[in-house]
Amino acid sequence: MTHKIGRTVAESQPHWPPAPQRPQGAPNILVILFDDVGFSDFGCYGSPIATPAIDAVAGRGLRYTGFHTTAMCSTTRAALLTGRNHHSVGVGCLANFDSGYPGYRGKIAREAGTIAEMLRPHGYRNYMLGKWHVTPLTESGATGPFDGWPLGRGFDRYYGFMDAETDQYAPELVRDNTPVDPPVGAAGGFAAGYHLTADLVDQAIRYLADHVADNAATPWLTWLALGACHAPHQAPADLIAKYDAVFADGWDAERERRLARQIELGIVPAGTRLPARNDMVRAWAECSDGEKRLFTRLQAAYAAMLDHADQHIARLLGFLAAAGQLDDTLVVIMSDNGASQEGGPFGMVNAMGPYNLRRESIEEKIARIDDIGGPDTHSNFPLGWAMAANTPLRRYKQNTHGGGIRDPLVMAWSKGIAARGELRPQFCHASDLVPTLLDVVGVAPPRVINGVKQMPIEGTSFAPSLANPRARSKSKPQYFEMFGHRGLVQGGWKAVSFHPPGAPFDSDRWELYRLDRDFNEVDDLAAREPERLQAMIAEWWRQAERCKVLPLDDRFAPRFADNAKRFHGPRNRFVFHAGMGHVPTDVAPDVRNRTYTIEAEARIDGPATEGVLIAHGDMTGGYSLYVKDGRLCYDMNIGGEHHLVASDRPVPSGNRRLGVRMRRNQGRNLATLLIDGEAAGGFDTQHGFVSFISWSGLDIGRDRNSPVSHYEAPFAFTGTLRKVTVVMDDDQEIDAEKAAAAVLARE
Ligand SMILES: [Ca+2]
Repeated sequence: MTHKIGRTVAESQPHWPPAPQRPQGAPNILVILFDDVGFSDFGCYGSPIATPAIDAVAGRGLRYTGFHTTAMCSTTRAALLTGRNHHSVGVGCLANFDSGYPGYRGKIAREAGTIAEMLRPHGYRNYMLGKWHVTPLTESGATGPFDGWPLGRGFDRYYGFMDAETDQYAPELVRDNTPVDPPVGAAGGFAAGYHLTADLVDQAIRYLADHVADNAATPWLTWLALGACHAPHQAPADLIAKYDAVFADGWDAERERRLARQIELGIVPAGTRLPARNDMVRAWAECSDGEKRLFTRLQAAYAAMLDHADQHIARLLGFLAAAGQLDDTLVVIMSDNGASQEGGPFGMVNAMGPYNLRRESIEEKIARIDDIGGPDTHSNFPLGWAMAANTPLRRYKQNTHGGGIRDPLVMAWSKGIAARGELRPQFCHASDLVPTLLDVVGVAPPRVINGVKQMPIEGTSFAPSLANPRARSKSKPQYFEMFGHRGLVQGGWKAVSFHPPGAPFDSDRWELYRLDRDFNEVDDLAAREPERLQAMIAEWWRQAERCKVLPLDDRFAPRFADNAKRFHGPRNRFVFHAGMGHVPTDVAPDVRNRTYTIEAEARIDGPATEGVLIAHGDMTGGYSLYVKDGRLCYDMNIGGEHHLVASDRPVPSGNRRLGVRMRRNQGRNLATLLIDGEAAGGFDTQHGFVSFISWSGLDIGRDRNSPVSHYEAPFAFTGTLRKVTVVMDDDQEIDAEKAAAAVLARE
């Protein structure tokens, strides 16, 4: 029955199409996705880090011990959101580049709808908070395109960050499709107690409080992707201090304690042995006393960041309980990949320096020990602690051994999951989450979304294991691939190969493990079962072809360099007019390793006129051109080392052209300040932006949040700024290898 329309209302019959309805008994869904948290790091998986809120969710639900991811950020997110393999949907590697092959576009194909797009026809309202990182960063600017942003992929509201990471005290935030300042502005962010995790939870509570106020009967999906515990490891100082004593005896002792606890909890089978330390990890006993203090503090910052996140998760869950929503909500808590090796053997206090070839000596790191976790640091822990985080697994994030791809997964739903505090050993994969959620909701995936025919769901629902501890793991083979590292899990067996970057793929050595009896891949059966191994390798190639994994590609450097080159093309001139908003870093002028000129047109009202003309970056690195104490100043901040010059004469009043010419000459960088085109002082340094300017973007007329130079942000310009022009010469030399290392560390 539809409507009938006659000449008048009296002759007509109205009809109201039915609104989408919550499927019978379907829950709300809260996904809390951690970043770079290792297999053992939640308290309920064996660590001494305090995570009582997560442990409580586990206590009223399930912990999976065979959950697997894709070894990296963008890729796991693509699989989690779509229910397909990451290559199949076009995110075979990072969202930071498009390699020109279907499996490697850095953007989720429209044929692969997201869970938000799938639930929308069933009445769900979809809220996204935090890290997105499945849109090419070259599409993060003012002209998008926005079709790959959260609102373009089925979410109704969004508050978060687009890139791999962001500063927790001065984040690069987007609300819906627009960059915004964090609520506590300027340098007051850190001092005022601002932290991104707290802000994201505040916003999540706001979305849900709004939802309940407006229409509590409508189901919702809330996807909360924290910056924790990706680098930079930033957390309140008092929390960090608490963990010094916990980790003082080092990663070797810690790994043993965690394994014992895991066996006691049943997380790993009795009899599990620790593998040898990963390559390049020293015995704790061989580290100097200074190193021990430093490494302990770096680990304390990581632990505190997780502890801090747990406290805010408690707040969110407390809100849901108070709002009467918790019993009807399926809570899913997990990590996107194993703990990260990106801090290297010694860890980092401010990684921005080393990315630009400014060495951070062990003495400097130790001297800055009390800054770790604060607003002017970009810290990451050393390999030994990443190894302990992944206990008892081998290797790290980026690799396809367990340390890279085996992760915690906690699920609870008071009304729908009867189990309380039980374990589930089933093998499952990031791509299996969506079909599981669809099963729980009780709907099939749409065949067409927004007019686009959908590719099949590739994951397999593990919903049967929610009720049945002995449910079978999926029988379909599951492949893994990241930077040429490969793996295949099928029928309780795992074939895996580590790929040394640059080596021929055919020389990779494959290992074979009986995964269902050898939890952490210590007993290689390759020599004993060569036929099984060959069959699994052949299956790997079949899956690779089917899922767009090919061509195999281990290039770090050229992919990043090619992408930047293709995006910027021959463009060498940017004009920023007054009134412009924030420019994200990936679409700002690429002034790395090249000669450039910045010139602002401004009116100086008198000797008191001051403020920022243009700034790109934050306290950990970047550049700023500004007027202070009557002088024109340029600061090139390389990992906290300031190359700063003030003009040799005052800036005269009136309309002025105020600029800086930065010239590359035989590897050195020569700065010349320019007042109305006339030289007014400068500096000459070996340092410069080699591979990276900053995670923070660019503004004119102010320096938001976290100051690049020696002033209090935002240090807004008090004269009249008309425009700023950046012109770059054609002499750019990108050191591809170093550029890649930097960008990789961003993941
Ligand atoms: Ca990650």
